[in-house]
Amino acid sequence: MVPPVSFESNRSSSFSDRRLNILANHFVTLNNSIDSNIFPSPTASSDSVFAHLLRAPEDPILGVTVAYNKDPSPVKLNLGVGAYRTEEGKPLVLNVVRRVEQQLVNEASRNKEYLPIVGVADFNKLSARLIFGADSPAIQENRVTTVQCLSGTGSLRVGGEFLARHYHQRTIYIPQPTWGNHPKIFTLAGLSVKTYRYYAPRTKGLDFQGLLEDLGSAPSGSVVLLHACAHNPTGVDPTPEQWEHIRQLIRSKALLPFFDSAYQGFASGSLDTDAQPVRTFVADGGELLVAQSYAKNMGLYGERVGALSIVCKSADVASRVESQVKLVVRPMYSNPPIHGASIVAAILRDRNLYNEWTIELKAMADRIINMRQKLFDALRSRGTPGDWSHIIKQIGMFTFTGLNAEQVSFMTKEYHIYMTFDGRISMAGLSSKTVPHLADAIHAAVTRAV
Ligand code: PGU
Repeated sequence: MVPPVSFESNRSSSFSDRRLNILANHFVTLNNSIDSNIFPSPTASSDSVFAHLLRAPEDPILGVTVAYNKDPSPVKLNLGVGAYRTEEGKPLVLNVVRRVEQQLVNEASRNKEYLPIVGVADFNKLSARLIFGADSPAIQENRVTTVQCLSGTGSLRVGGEFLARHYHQRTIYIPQPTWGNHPKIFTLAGLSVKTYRYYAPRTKGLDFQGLLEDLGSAPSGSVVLLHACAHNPTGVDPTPEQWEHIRQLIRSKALLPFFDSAYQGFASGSLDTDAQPVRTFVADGGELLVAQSYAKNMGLYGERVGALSIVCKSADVASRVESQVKLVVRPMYSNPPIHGASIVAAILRDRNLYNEWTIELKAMADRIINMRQKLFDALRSRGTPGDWSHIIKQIGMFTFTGLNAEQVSFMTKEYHIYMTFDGRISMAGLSSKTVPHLADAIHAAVTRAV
């Protein structure tokens, strides 16, 4: 066995040294698991130089779609990935997006030149206004730098790597549970990941006491990852009063908030209401980071459009921060793609298009809320044992059902319903037609003798 390299003992080493250590640890883990020499050389010239590779497991979320696609059943249902579907079960391109795309195609002056490292300038300005509010003092005082990144994931990764290079505390606290990609993103960015309590399985609600205790005992200066709204996977958000407690604790301990805003507009149906927690942290004058995604709220999943904003204490610091973020981006992917950001900028720039977007967004959020009620009613009418009120209490795209991995397996095998093993279902993947099938499956999973 090769001993893992100690990350903790390397506190004072350079960023690239620490990154190498982390990668070495990943490699050591893999290597120990296959119990062979590092990079065995091929014995014959016909052997592949990659012959030693193990097949990696599918991703716990995106792999659900892979399994779903292979299933020939006509009743199959994909409730794994958080992607909006219509009542007909089809992916949705918003009308406003289609219209803007037509306009962009017809604009003769448009070209395909490289963007600057920070992306489309107008997109960045308007994205900051969307999350912080048009009248935000931080924007007016030029204390915010916003950089277009590759959707939410890319924004988190760039932000994480910027912090690993330039911030004095390299520990980030993420909620337990959280979106499965968070720990991987931040570890590979060069941060050390720890968790804080968030969800209480017994109440299927927020473990507020646990959260306060864990953040209260985090070392001063630690980074804290917060879901801006519609927490994934639990669908449980703090109340405004609880947010205020969290804000005071974070500021009093000089922790650094890093918001992940992947669902603005999807929780309440209102872009402003969903941005409120972030805005209260900006209003107190403190510093923070926000990763924004337009995957869900504009349905631009595959266009990979998002933004990283860093709110600083002064315009001078913000501009120096931006210069350093550019050094993170340049060797990673050089500069971001044009198309998605041009669509977003066109919609955010024009009052009519913006209004049209908010109506379509609200319709998506309302359909999800409607599905919650329908599923709850269907389980009640079947007399399914248990209190299912969390289905209507939880917020956003997902319901954290409380079903265990064994029950999920049963539902997949017997009912062709695909979901993640933690019991999360994407309510956006349900329709009036498929609710009865899901309710039958849940009922059978909960009542069957094992
Ligand atoms: N942050 C959170 C909390 C998310 O749920 C997601 C997407 C992202 C960031 C990243 O989204 P981008 O597409 O990079 O903007 N989570 C979805 C989508 C599938 C996935 O895992 O990427 C999900 O089903 O959890």
